[in-house]
Amino acid sequence: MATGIGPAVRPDVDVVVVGAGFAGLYMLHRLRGLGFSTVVLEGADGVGGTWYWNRYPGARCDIMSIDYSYSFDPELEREWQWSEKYATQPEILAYANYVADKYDLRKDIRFGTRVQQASWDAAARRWRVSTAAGDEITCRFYVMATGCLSLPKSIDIEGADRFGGETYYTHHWPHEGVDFTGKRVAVIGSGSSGIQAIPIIAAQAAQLTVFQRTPNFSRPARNGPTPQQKLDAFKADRDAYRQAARLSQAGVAAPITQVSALQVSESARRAVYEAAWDSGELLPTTFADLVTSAEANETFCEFLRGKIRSIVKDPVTAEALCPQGYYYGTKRPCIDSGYFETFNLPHVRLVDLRKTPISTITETGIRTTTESMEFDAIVFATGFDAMTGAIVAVDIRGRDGLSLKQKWADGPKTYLGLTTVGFPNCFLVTGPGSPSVLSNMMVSIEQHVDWVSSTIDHMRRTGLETIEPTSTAEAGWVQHVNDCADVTLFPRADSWYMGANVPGKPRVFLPYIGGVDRYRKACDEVAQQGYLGFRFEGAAGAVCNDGVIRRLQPDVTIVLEVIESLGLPPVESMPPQAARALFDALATQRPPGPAVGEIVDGTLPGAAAELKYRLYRPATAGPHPVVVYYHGGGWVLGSHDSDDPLCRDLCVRSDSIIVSVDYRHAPEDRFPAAVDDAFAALRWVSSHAEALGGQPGPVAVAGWSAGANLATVVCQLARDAGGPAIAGQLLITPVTDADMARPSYQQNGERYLLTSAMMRWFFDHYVDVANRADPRVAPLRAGNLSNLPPATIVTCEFDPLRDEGAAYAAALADAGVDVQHIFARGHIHSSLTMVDLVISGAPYREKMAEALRRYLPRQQQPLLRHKRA
Ligand code: N01
Repeated sequence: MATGIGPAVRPDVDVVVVGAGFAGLYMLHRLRGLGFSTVVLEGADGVGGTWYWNRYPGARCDIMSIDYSYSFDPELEREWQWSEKYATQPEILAYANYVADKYDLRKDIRFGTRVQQASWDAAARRWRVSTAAGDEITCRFYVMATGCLSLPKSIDIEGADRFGGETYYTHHWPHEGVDFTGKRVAVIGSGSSGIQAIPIIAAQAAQLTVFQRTPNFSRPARNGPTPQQKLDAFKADRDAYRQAARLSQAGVAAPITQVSALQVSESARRAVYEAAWDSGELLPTTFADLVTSAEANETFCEFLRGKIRSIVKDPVTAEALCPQGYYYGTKRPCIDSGYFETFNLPHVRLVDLRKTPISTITETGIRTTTESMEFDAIVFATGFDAMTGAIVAVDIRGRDGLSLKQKWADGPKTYLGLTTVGFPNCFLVTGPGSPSVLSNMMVSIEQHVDWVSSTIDHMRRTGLETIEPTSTAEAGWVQHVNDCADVTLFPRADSWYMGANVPGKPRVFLPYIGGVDRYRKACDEVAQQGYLGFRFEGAAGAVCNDGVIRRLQPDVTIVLEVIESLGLPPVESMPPQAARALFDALATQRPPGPAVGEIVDGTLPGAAAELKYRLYRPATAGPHPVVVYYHGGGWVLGSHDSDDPLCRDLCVRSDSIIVSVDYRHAPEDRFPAAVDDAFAALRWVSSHAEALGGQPGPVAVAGWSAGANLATVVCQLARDAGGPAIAGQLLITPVTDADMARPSYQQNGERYLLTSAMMRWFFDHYVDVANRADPRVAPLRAGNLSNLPPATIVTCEFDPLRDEGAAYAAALADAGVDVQHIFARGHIHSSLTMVDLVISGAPYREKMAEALRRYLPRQQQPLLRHKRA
């Protein structure tokens, strides 16, 4: 009997949940506790979901059982004790059954009931759910708790249905078990399922042949009793233990490191990797950049290949088992019990399908491109149509008959991985766009179930009948999910995370890689902000607080959090000397930037005294074009040290000499000292380009922030003075005006490192109020902006200076100057300069370098000209 919500036509129940795995069981328990009538529809004859079906030999969890278990009831935690660190499938299934019995869940579960269709009836504001048996149930809310790895991918090997021997699928193993004693067995597939099953099958079979297409990274699980340390921590403070998991990156509490694999010595790195090898954990803490840096990741890959080579005696087999061509973690890694050792057994053989692919499965065995083999049994461990397969296997129809399968034809689109536009009152548990498979599923399931049930409860309390995300919120979340993936190596692999294992599936990174902790925060903030991005309807009308929950680039967020955690005093509260010392100290903590061919420090004549410069020469053969670069720092701070990583990066990417020139700083030397020095430096570098090893002819100018202000000012001065010739100007988040009233100051003036207060402090040190409209301070105010060099202007979304940069781009274009405006979405004033720290800045720096290459084409090398002559 439905309770408390809904219009005149009462549905059969408040909520239908599809699936009686761990998600469905907890959903039922929670909703029942809140007084909602709920029915769970389950295709199997028992509870357990993935643990009901995947009964292959060796199946276990690979997150420690103490963590891979419910946390919602301390009593359950006291009652249930796991027998080992990584429990077997039968034990985990027994746990699911224990939970179902303890909370008397079975009475609301309809077993053997496969859902075929669910359609939204807009008039009645309810879902009609139909089953394969032809029954229909109506409900107010429809919840898909169908699991992420539950629909097997179809077997895409020719002749698979022709085999006359025994055929087994890891995902659908006979309940009575299989005895392989004395049999010739083939296993196809070496993912987690294959890696767990192979050693056990090898122990029984007369012959075992493993057909491997892609080798996998695996480390020893070192199963045994749960580590005493964990048990002690759990017993000492169970709440803190569980909370630490909820607020962790992957749903298991683990130390966090900021150390790069490339920053430490080889022996220190090896020690960390040996500890990871010995840990027996799927997710040991190693280095911060294994997920983002190919070079760092490769160090771990090579370590693991070394281990495989040391275990597997036959060098050809060892080499075939060594993963190549993708980075560690970008395909789901494994932990195993004697997997690699199995290949030392005399009756076990590896067939490397990259060298000899399967041509066909025959009536009696498997034929590869080079041989035919006979088998008594074939085991398929070939994987799943992950994350979306089981959801769209049900014909879900939303508003106006919209099919979810069609809506997701180019990849799933969700808001928070929980809901999707066009499908009111429909929730997904651990859906695409949520951490799900990248996390301890139990932690993610509990978080989703709690969020969904409290949302439904909120609707009941506030008289709201329907909930649906807005297109703005969904597009924003999809963007954020992609932004998170794009700073990692994950999208490069042909993995099931990318849908790459299923022919024809769109190539989209399916889970959310931003972390369980950040994800939970986003969900909580959505609710706290009046369910930001959701539209509700009820008797009293519609309610919607539309918006996007995460707009900053994920790596920019991390930098802001780290800086905030340092608790630094505001720059404007410090004397300039102290501020300079602080900035110098911070600069020592960052990644150094790429190696260049040569770095030369020198001096040049400034307007009043000698100025320092630093020249960066590419490693490629010269002579190179020359770029004069002005550092940032509000005319008060900074040096060629402060912008060193950025200059290295520009040098390498643009294949140009970058001459980073210093200039006198305020308040010791106020305006126009910096301008005079900047112009003097330009003149000197232009006239010494060849002497510096550069190519003759015009130079380009570039700068960041106040340095970009100087770069644009010297372009105006050079035009008016009739030289030097400038081929182009690259202005990165420039100061072009002294007007702080623009909207970008209002929107971004407080939270994104460069603040309005700081800009005021810079201006006050640099220039008198009376001079702030001088075009040498505010180049936007110059009467004449024509005949200036072509410009590339970079503005960042969350920069107080964004609007004045855009205004300068528009003004130059109006004056007939060739302008390229690059807008960096989700970035802040300084993030594009944070080389190797803010990885999402790299594509923008590539565009900047492209502009420099366009402005300064490489001249033919004299040697070649000479030869041709
Ligand atoms: O599936 P998989 P799985 N010809 O997709 C190969 C979770 N899980 O069932 O990589 C030849 O990983 C395929 O080769 P390739 C865990 O998240 C957890 O093993 O596509 N080979 C691959 O080697 C896991 O990641 C546990 O080139 C073919 C294998 O089959 C996920 O479930 C245990 C082929 C499939 O590996 C899926 O694991 C088990 C073809 N036509 C599973 N098609 C725990 O420990 C596919 N392959 C908790």
